[in-house]
Amino acid sequence: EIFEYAPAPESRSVVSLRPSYQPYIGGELVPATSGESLTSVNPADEEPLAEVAVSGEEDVDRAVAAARRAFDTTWSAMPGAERGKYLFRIARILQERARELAVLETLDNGKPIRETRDLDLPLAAAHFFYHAGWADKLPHAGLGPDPRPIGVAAQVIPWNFPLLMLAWKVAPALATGNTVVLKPAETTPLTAMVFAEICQEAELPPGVVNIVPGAGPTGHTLVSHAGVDKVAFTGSTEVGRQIAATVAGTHKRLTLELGGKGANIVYDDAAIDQAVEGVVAGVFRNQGHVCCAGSRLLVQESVAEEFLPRLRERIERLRLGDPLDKNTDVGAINSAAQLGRIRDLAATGTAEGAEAWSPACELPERGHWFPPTVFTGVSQAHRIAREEIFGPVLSVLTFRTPDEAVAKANNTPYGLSAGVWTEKGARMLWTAERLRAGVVWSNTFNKLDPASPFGGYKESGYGREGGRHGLEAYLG
Ligand code: TXE
Repeated sequence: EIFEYAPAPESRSVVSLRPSYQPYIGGELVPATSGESLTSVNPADEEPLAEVAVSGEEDVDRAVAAARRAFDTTWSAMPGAERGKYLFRIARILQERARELAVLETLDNGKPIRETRDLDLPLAAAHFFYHAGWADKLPHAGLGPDPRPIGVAAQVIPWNFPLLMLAWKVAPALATGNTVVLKPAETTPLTAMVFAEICQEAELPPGVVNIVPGAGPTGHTLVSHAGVDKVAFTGSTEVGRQIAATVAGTHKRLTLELGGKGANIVYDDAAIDQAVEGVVAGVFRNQGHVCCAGSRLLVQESVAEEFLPRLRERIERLRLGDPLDKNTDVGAINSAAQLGRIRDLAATGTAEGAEAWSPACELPERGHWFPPTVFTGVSQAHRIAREEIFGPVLSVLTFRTPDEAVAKANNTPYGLSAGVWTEKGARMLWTAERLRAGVVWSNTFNKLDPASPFGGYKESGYGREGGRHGLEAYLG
């Protein structure tokens, strides 16, 4: 069969970017006192998109003060039903502006428009709707006799789901009556800057949400600020450790959502086509820049010979290229730094004796790209079996018995996610009970829902986001 490929690019013109963006403090976009800025760049063609101010110490200080004022004077004492109205409004504006935000996210991050359109935006809006619903029910939700907000929340987020991670952090904080100072990631600040406009459009009281763009040093200034009562971080395990050390011995409450090395366990009785789809989406969606990615495939030896060729066939049909093209499955790597990390770690795979396979695919000349890659002949000692690659790279291991599958899946310093593929309910439950992972998906992968708690064991961090558990992280 021959398919004609017809490009279907989404229109860039739905986004109108300002040439520069400033911190959002006390309800206004105010010039940063640092005088420094970062350039946000489209990773698919390396063209600059906009200048974004770097928030310095004084800016962070003003943002924390604004958040404190809003907490004390309006937000924390506002009846839950009133707070909920603002969250509903934000959710509706996210829906109304979904197309513009999806295109902007794709430009800034490099992920395919199909994902920003069908996942990031709908999930971000759903997160606000879900938490809007909680705002007036907190006193009756069995979350303690008198659940109270903690105060000013410092939130530092990564670049892999910029707007969705913002929603995961901001919605529960606001629903529970906390105020927020948020620092977006340095390579993807733009949807957060548009979110500042959305807060204005929703007439959110000034200071309830403040946004201080910048890089690591801005994040450090924010989480170490004495006026902060709660710190929520999503990012690398290394920075998570630094933040835990900074916060240790203070009054601050901390939740960390860090790296992962998720295993997808495919038993010999699994529905093969479904499992192939799940394994492919589990590691190649968002170019593998997913903390809960299924970056290890554990396939039962008796079915490996049938499974692996079908997996390769499916990967050969993935389309890599222009992230704005609605046909694209695999977009650009978010930054040159991340591409370097992926290349270095993938190189250890070959050096340590594993065998790499990639489909024949042409990488665009400009931008940051890495082809979908599958490593076979991987042993548990290999770095590619142990370390988070955070790229489109799958490490394949095999197992004979359920015990062996569980032992291998758990043989990682992380514990964020896992998937189990079997048609036998008892085997599913037996396996899930033994996996040391915060999320276990059965016959699916990477399904996210605002009502489900999400978080890790071991070096994947602590605390949960989403559902009732996520609210507890914001109540004193
Ligand atoms: O993360 P960083 P990077 C993993 C993934 C990736 C690796 C490195 O394996 O390859 O981390 O990515 C802010 N104090 N994950 O370097 O540095 C930073 O500005 C306070 C997994 O991009 O952790 C950004 O806003 N904040 C992960 C955020 O932390 C600091 C998602 C994350 O960046 C800081 C991202 C400091 N000292 C990467 N230093 C996941 N769990 O999904 C940096 N930051």
